[in-house]
Amino acid sequence: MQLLAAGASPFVRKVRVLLHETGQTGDVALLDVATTPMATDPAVAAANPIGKIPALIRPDGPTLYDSRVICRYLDARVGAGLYPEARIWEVLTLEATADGIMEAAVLMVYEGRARPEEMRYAPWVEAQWAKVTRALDAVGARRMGHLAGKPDMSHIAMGCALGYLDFRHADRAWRAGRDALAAWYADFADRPSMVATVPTG
Ligand code: 99T
Repeated sequence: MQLLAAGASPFVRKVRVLLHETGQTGDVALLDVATTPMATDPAVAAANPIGKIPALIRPDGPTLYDSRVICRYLDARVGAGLYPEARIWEVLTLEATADGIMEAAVLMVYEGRARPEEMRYAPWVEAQWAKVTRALDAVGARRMGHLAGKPDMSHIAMGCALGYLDFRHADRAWRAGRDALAAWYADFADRPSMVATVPTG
């Protein structure tokens, strides 16, 4: 299988961390691409009509896209148990929260990089950051018990979301006033799967 990927993408990182955690790195070759909303890589457009990465090209079936679909597929492929049935709705909601943090944080980056300077709108950027801070506070208030438990896909997604905030928005100091989440992340970021997939680019 081939994964259309980029070192900076937190969505791609979710898949890569899962591959490490479940012993599947040897089954998926990474194909690095450079794609943005204004310049979609042709290989990405061919794999995913939405023009986003990650996309997983499979020899024995249709290409899969969207990190949540790919992660669920790769988990099921080896029966890894990263989506435990007993707490599935909590896992999926926390994964969606982490993905929402990434989406808002990525849109902030695109506003600065993909738009001409005179068309950038600072209040819109701040509104995206407000989504991030609301989500971080909600996780800190309601999900720390879950994060303290056995790692599942929602832990991986939260780890990738927080890693992306450090990578692209370090100046926003997301840890301030969020000691418990910061302590959880310091521990999670030490996992070999996280160390092996630190963002680049
Ligand atoms: O929006 C585009 O056209 C291209 N953007 C992407 O492909 C980003 C790369 S992160 N991927 C997604 O937005 C995927 C979201 C989807 N719901 C999923 O797979 O979960 C690039 C980050 C950076 O360069 O800083």
